[in-house]
Amino acid sequence: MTNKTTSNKPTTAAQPLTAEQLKERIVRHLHATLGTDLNKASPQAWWRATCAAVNESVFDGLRTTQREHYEQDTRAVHYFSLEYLMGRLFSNNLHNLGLYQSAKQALAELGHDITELEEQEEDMALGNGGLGRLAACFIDSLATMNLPAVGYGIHYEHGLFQQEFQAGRQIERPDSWREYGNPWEICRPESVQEVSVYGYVETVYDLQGRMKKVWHPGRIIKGVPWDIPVVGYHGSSVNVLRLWESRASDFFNWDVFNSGGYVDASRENIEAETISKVLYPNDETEAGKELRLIQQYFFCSCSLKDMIRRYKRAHGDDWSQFPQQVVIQLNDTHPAVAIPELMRILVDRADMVWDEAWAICQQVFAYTNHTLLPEALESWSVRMFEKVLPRHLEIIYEINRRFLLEQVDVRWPGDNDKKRKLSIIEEGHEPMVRMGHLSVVGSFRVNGVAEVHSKLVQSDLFPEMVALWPDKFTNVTNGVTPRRWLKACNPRLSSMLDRLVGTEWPTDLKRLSKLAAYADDVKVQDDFMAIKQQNKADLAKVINELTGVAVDPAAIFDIQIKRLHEYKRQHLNLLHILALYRRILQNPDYDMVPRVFIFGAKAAPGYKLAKEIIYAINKVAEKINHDKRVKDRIKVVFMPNYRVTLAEKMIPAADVSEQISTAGKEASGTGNMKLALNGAITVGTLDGANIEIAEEVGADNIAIFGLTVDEVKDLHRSGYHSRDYYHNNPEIKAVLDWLETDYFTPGKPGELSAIKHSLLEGGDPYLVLADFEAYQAAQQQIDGWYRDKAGWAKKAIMNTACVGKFTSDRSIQDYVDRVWQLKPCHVD
Ligand code: TH1
Repeated sequence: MTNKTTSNKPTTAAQPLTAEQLKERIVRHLHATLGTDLNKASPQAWWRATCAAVNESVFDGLRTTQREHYEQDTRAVHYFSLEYLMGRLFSNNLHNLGLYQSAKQALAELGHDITELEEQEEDMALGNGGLGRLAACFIDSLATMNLPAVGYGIHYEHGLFQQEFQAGRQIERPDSWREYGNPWEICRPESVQEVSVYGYVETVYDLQGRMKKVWHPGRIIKGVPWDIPVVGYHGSSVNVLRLWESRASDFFNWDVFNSGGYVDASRENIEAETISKVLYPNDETEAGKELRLIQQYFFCSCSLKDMIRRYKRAHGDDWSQFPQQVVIQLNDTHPAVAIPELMRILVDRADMVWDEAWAICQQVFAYTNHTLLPEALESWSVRMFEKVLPRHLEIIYEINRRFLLEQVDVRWPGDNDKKRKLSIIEEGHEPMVRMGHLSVVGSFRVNGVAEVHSKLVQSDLFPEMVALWPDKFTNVTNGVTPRRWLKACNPRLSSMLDRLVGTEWPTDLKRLSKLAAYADDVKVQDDFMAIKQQNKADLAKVINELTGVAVDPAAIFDIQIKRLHEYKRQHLNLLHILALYRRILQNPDYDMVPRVFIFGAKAAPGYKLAKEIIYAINKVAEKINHDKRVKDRIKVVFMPNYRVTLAEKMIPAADVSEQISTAGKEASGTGNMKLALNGAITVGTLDGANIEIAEEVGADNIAIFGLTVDEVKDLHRSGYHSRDYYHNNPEIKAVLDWLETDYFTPGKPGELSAIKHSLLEGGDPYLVLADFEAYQAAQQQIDGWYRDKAGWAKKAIMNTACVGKFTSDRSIQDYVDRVWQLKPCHVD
């Protein structure tokens, strides 16, 4: 080790480290932390040594922030989410600390290319899609805006599965993101919590004759916290993401051990450790599995106890300040069991009277709804709930009894229909606990995630709740962090923006609007499109490495990246590709701008049709890409294992952004924002945040098509017959029939018939055929627009210039103003 050290000096953006200082740190960690040497260190060791060097600054910031929050006794938001889709943290942390350039230089001088070392990091994929990535963007904004915040979640051993294609079909492989340890996380054994499940409830009476409920748990599980520091942009706060890992409780095992049950004890260990083993891979479907309920309860209970421990350190047993100090944001209903858990802690443990406890709960919880899809609305069978959480079920019944009596019956006296509709318990053959209802009743605020979605939450999902509590409901349109989704992933465009609008845009994204003044400037247009071209060339290399398909960066790069779901309509995109292909075969001179259709999507492992759609796209791609007659006018590529890291490579290279969900189904979307921010033109329906993107960029700079929310409702009401479209539109008929032949699957006719079947016999629930012609017209419009080079450049520039609204900093400010009432705490 060298004796020249800088490690004890706190580092902030005000005094960034030099490359020389970073070099010293990296080499020191190569020796002292990795136990290796300059000349024999692997790229992995270099990466780890650099992470350790960066962590010296991260931990400085973490300590300072925590001290400041403690001394100021700040009110803080506690974000409860089952998912955090963080991706990689290396370049993100370097950028946010203002160290990226120094690190790049330091590594170069040590003989390493920083972008190659970045590839050493596994994605931290503790989420499925938009909901998990939103949580990650939000905690970045919270730290950047110096807002006291803790993210709480589960430390899954296995994140979202890794996807491979075998003969065109999706295969899932386990994701082991921390197999060899993760440099960004810190275990905190001093903050372990214990959580109970199962067992039974006993009613006892104390000396004053007061009734008390005593829960005798069947099992106790230990929750071990892992902290991931969340670094704000440019030396602001460092908050934490605290993720709980389940372990067998020491306490519980002693008994079994002492009675000689060594093997039984280790089986119990395995069961306890199962809880945080794996992320459920379903996006927007609810399977009602016991382990999922236990996961939800486990992390909510650990987190509440952790918060209460911290609160008590400052306030002792005086609960009166609790609602002033604490707000909990429920990321969808997944953590809604936190509501009865806080009631249990207050009533059973702290001996508070019900009304007082309930008043606290109702001041503390706020709920974000992310979907209207019926299959995603969580409900648990009363039977299972009682088995896993017997005391919580009783509490939910009591919450419900009082709600129906004191709210519903007062508002609609004697109206049993209203009671049935509003009850937290859905009666029926198998009674169910409705987590959405519980969340609304237990929260002081409920928000949707885009204007149109929030309206639908109020009009279609909870109209009676709105009648009871009109002020409870609000909107917060989603956003994305421009640090990751522009600054870090698109360095070329970022430098250009720095020159044209100044360097403040990463924390003040509305400044991008200054770019609009240059939209007609030929030099700016050329530069902007040259950058797009270079990004496309980079992506073309990645495509070739991953799929073996050679694509021309001069073609339109048309990108659809999101989870695979019928409502997102990847199959609409596919039908359009088939129609184009057919036109080319029928007319060898068919005139179209060459286009590369690029997909990225994982299907839930149990979602049959979604997997069939992936297979169909892969088989069609194979055929088209090898067909000489196409003369490269169409290429189709399905990128395997779509994830945050791939998104970062694809988004800067997109010309066209596919946002084609059935109107009313996509609550918001956030990929739409990232793509527009990087200068892609949206082909989209009037759904979710697309509507607000269209408002911002203007009708000339977006290709909107298809049925509106109201038209979708009318069509369903009046009776939708997808067969009419099949019979009346020869092109639709031809491409659907084509899929049934063995043209794309030689010797195996019928292999791709699932799509046609769902659209005809299945009734086409997402109106693919109804929107087909309008979609084709929008794509034709894109083709026309692209032929006008200057016109296209202007549209692309206007997209980047006009989407400042969609920074997650604005979303967080909306939460602060409309929900959290939180003040920033500036950290030196
Ligand atoms: C998504 C929504 O589909 C998307 O429109 C929105 O932009 C995003 O959330 C962030 O608000 C959802 N993801 C999930 C995942 C699960 C359950 C419900 C939803 S809604 C598991």
